[in-house]
Amino acid sequence: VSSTGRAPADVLIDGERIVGVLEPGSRLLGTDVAASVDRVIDATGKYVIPGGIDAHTHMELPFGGTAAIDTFETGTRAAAWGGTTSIIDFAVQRYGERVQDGLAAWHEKAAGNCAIDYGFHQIVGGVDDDSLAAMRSLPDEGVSSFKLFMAYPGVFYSDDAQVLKAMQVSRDTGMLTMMHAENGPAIDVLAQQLVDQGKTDPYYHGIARAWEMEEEATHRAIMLAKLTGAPLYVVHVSAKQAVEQLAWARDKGQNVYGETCPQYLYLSLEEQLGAKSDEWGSFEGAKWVCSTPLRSREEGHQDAMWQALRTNDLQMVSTDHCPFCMKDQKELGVGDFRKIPNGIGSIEHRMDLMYQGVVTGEITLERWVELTSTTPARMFGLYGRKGVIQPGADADVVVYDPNGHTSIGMGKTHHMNMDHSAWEGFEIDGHVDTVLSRGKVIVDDNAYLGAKGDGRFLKRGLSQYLI
Ligand code: DUC
Ligand code: ZN
Ligand code: ZN
Repeated sequence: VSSTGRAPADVLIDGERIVGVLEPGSRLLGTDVAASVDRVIDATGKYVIPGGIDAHTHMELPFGGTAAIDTFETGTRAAAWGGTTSIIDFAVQRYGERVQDGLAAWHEKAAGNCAIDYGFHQIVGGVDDDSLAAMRSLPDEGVSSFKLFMAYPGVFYSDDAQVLKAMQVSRDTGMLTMMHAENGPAIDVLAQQLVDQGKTDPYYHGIARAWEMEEEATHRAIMLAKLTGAPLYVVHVSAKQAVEQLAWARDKGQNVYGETCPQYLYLSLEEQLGAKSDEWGSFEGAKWVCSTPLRSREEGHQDAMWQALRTNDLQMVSTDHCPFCMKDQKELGVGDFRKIPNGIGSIEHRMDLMYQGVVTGEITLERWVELTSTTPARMFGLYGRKGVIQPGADADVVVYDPNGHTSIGMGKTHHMNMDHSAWEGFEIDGHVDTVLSRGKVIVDDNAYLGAKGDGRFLKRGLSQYLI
């Protein structure tokens, strides 16, 4: 299955590469291909797809006084289990640090530890003359995109002047500007007022981060991008009104893109409000504290995200994998939702969760491949090597069984490092059978066969989506 169609075929792999996509039973130079290879993986009745590319992850991210609990080792192994064979993680530069040092630190965390191939975006958390100059050499390092935050004053935040200057670098270099589009200063006031009223439960995280704050920031980012000519990619879109902004800009011909995440397709603010457990009481809702937040199902945001994936108003699905345990981590926010580290872990389940959208008729099989692999490769300068099954491409291949089944949750399918699953109880009508990373079988038949250090750094080119 590719992003453009499906056909019965044999995929021929030599070493790390795909060397042929053949009609079943093909003879080459008079020989029976299947009979002359070292190994045959029988995928009869199953889908053979390009390995998933998760273009938004945060291994070991320092955040909220703690750090994301998956290391590059545990997080990429969980990704492999779920049929994802490349990630793009976010290297972090904070205010007062040098961009180069932030990137070097991420190389150090990842090198020799990954199960699958990995690349980096650069978070620029302190736009100033030094960082603006340093950003210009990122494409030479294979880092062809950077992320700015319109949220989190005092942490990663950029004001409009900083956004404008960084976008000018984006225009000049062809680096994609990735934007966390929420009005942080206004959100922080709303959050303080809720806490002052004693509204401290996790649910109020989503009330403070109102959709109006996402719509407004998305619009502002679009206008700044228009003015500067920067290509813009809005991350973790969850509000239907933010999608409307993206669609409006795209209809006017602007070079603007957006991703959503499985949590914004499946989970809701109402469910977070209703969440209770013996262990955590109403703090149970902290499992689903992420930013942007879960949105109201009554208001129709989840349906709007699925629709936008069909109409191409949104082009990709990434996880924003940012995992924290309840114990010792999310727990920091008992009595004050502002102190709950923001994030959900999903890296292992993205391919399954999105395949479930094929089962329920939300998207086509081809669109599944496009949203999870082919477009991420094109968007972030990996296409040809990744995101497609064709001669010359890396042999990152997943055999997916539509007749298999996957039960997600603790003690079931869960290889990530958190002490809980945000996806507990989800049942998937499908199963990742076999995963190859550059020709090596790393997952087969519910066994992990890979090793730490299998994954290599991916030097990325510029986005194919530049005009
Ligand atoms: N934004 C992200 O992209 N990830 C984690 C937290 C956040 O706000
Ligand atoms: Zn963000
Ligand atoms: Zn993120």
